[in-house]
Amino acid sequence: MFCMQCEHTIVTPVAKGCSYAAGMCGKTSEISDLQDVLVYLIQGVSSYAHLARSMGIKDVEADEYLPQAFFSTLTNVNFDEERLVEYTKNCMALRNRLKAAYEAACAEQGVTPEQPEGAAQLDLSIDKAAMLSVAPQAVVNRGFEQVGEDIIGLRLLALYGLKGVAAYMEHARVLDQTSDEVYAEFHRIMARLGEDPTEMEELLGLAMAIGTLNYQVMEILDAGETNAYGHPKPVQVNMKPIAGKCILVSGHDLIDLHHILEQTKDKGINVYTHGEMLPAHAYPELGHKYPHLVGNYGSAWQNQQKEFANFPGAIVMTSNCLINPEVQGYAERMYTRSIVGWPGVTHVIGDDFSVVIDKALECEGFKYDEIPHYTTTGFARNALMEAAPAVIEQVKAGNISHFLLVGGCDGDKAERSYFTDIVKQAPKDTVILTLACGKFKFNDLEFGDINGIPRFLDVGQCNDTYSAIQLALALADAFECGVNDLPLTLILSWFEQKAIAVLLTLLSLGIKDIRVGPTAPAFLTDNLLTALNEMTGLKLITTPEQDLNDILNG
Ligand code: FS2
Ligand code: SF4
Repeated sequence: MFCMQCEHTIVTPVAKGCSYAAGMCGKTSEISDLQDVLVYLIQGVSSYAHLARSMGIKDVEADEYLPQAFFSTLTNVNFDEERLVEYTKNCMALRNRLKAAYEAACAEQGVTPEQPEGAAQLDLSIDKAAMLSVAPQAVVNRGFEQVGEDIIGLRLLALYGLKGVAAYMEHARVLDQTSDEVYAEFHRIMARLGEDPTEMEELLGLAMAIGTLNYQVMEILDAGETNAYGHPKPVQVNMKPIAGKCILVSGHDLIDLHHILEQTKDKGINVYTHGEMLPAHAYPELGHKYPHLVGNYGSAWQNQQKEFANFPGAIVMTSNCLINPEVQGYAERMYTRSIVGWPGVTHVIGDDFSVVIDKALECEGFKYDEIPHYTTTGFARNALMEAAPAVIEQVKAGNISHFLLVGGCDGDKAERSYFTDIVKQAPKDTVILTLACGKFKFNDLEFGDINGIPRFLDVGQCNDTYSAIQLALALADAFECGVNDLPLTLILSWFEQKAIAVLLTLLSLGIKDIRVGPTAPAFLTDNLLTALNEMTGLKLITTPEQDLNDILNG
């Protein structure tokens, strides 16, 4: 196995990447190898999807299926061998169908069909052993000896970034938001990555194209969420449990939470959000509509084994991030959805959550109310735009000196205290914007306000970076300057591949001087970090004191 897609990857003085019997996430070498084969095969399917499009043929099933299958290989998403084998079989069938359709169209139109090389020609028989036998050919650092670590690093930057995009495509698709233009670009890039490009310039171009693609995807995802559930309105959310039967909903898919709320409204069950689901409370058609969505339980993904063990009800993982549920013995009251999988954990297909509701009724539930503690969420696009005139006034009056966007993933490394410390140490005339699960490092703190404008603005999930970008564009417009001339600094915490997609989006929009931490992705070599720094000003975090000094006085 070889994998270095997340921050947890093994890095020692002699080796980089998870490459032994299992990854730090608990992914076995067999699962890792199956995922490599699946990803390589998806690249081959995309080759034929791309060629077929050149002949006027579109295969909607393949368009929709490939991002789902790709998403299943993202960190902490799917550990279920059988499901991965199934995805691979289905992709093989799609590849054969697209190839046949493309070659038939060529024959009909008298065109000589292209024979793409590499991933497109992978021929798999349909059993697991045969799939595993091609893993060495499919491994993501294939060709390392020939091309070296910088080219492999750039290929991984692109591949992992595109994996993050695929995840957002799937989040958008479940809300009926798809785009032919997005599918065409996804196939083009995926197909090219399957051909193992060797030029730095081309790979950097692909990385920027992935960022641009992700911006389009976040835009349609935003439309899907706001069309379905309204524009978020800031709301206070209780972070402590109350007495009663309960269901906990984690992950990013609001539609699953909606089904659960609808199906539990007369059942005497309290529903809680967890992790990235917290911003759901702010949507008019979710948190504002269903009083039995009573609060948020727990914090970010890395604390789930302890928190879920203490949750006396049913738990639903709608998407990432999943950690081994067997260790603490709650696997029998956990349910997975969509692309998430753990062997032996019940996977709910379709819109009927009866099995989850029955389990919640069987479980003990919380016995007592705890003393409430609140956090505020919901400063997404519309709320930010409504606040923009007052914010601009305070900037012009000199009462707001700087905006710090401190967002991204959470994780369990000690160095992540940086993110808590920097917002604590930020001067009182700064406004702190946040998004994604990294907010749990500080969303229980009191930040106060600046003449009525809250100093702490939780924009939403990781995909709500789209809202933060809209605010930045509006501010730049109001001050008649570029985004990079605003008193705004982005400090991103990364853990997995959605964060890579978001970073590429920000870079593709020309946003400069972004700080990233707690450490650099292992696939970014020193040469690549230097090149990215020269191109975009991207830099690693140092200490809160040093960075605040550089940001505010530099
Ligand atoms: Fe957090 Fe995990 Fe949002 Fe990431 S819940 S690190 O996948 O997507 O952020
Ligand atoms: Fe290692 Fe992360 Fe890959 Fe898991 S997902 S094998 S921890 S790099």
